[in-house]
Amino acid sequence: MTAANNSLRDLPDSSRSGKLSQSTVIPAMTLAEGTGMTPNSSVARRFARVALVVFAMVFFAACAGDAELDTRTDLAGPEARDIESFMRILLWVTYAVFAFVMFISFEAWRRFRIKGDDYTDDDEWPEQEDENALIEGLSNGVPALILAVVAVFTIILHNQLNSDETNVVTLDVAGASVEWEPQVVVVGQQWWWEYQYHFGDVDIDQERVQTLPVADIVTATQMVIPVGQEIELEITSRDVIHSHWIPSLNGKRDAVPGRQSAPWKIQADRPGVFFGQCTEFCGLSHSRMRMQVVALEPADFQAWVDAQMTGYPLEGDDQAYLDALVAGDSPTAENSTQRAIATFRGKCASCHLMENVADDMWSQERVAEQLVAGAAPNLTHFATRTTFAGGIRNVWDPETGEFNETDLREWLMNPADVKANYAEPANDDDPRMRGMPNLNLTTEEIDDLVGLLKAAGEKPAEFIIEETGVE
Ligand code: HEC
Ligand SMILES: [Cu+2]
Repeated sequence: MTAANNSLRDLPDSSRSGKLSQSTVIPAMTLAEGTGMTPNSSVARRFARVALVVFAMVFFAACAGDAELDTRTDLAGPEARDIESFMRILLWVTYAVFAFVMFISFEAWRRFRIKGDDYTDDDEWPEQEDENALIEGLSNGVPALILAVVAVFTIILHNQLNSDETNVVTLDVAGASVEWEPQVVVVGQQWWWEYQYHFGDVDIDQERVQTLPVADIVTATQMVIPVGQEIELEITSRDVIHSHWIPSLNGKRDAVPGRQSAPWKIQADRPGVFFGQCTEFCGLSHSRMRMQVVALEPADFQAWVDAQMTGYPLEGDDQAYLDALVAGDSPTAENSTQRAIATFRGKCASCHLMENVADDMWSQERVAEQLVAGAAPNLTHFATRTTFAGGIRNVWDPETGEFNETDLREWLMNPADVKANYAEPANDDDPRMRGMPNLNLTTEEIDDLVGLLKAAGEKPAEFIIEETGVE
């Protein structure tokens, strides 16, 4: 009251007295009066303004009708539901606060307004009070109390979202039975997500991700989990801060370089595909850093593990050709696959791991020299995934079910055309880059490589292709 009072008093006299004082509150009136417009047209204007705002609100709200990142529908796990129920309670608290504040404001206006227009400057303001211990105490104490209660419940809920996992999944890994404490290492980098599955005895909490051994299974952009199991996520980053968020399954957790998050958990109670998006601004292609979680029934998950544990499938002559290359001979490539193997080893293996095609040439150190983050997607099982380049292009066309050669060709022609990056060395002293450079491949090289990538694993289930399909 006092502040408003002062600011009005400071205004020039003309605007303080009589009718004009309203114009300080409603600029539209000043405009109308200044231009000699009738009061009617200014009312029309105000109405038009309000109508525009309401229209914009309704219109833009409609845009989010089937938003894949909707936090309030399509909840598929206990963590997401806990967050949602808490949100619901919080919303009612905010409704109550809103209603109360509105009521107080209305009452102040109703009681203290000046009725009629027979008033003078002197009785324009009701008598002002300087202090009122009760009102001040309540107006500070009640909000503080509400916030404290909300804080306590927030902290309790937050701790529940962390994993204290005790569950074990028995898996068949390359012929041996493994007791897997479901854990996935999540690594963000500019601008895609990597998921690592370590079945061996790797103490992930103790070691930094940068120095972990190559995982048993490594995927990009797509995390596959068994339904009904609590999965512990170890979230970190190779370069800058990112944030991992799958709204249907849990809240978000930052991926901080050099740090391992407190284990976050997710659990899906039904098979399905759940989307996410990096939610911490991380530079140029932040918006093109998406991901999906695919939840599968235990048997389907086991089948997925089996497929991911096999190297790139090469047969007969092609395997012999590769063996000769590895042995240091220079055999002549006789078909497209063999040409692709040679090209891959020559132009791609410095960054990409492809087991049984070029793992002998790949080294973490060499990758780190070229890439700021020090990693590129593992391409051994490229065709078992459904999107690439941070989830912005389809590996398999959701309409036709065919391998999406068109987009892959475009990518190999010049990745920066598909997804903005900094795949040029920063300067002469620093050869490192972020993203995949234009390798100036010939049409034949691209055709061969598309064939190689198309055969990199089995086509995934139809429902995954349909649900993950991007437009
Ligand atoms: C200098 C390192 C580098 C080289 C060399 C390189 N790539 Fe890449 N590649 C990357 C990086 C980094 C990404 C991730 C880009 C992104 O999503 O932002 C990538 C992404 C890809 C993808 C998409 C993978 C996915 O799942 O999202 C394919 C396919 C690919 N590269 C194929 C190739 C092929 C084929 C070659 C050889 C002709 C090659 N790359 C050479 C660094 C490299
Ligand atoms: Cu990011």
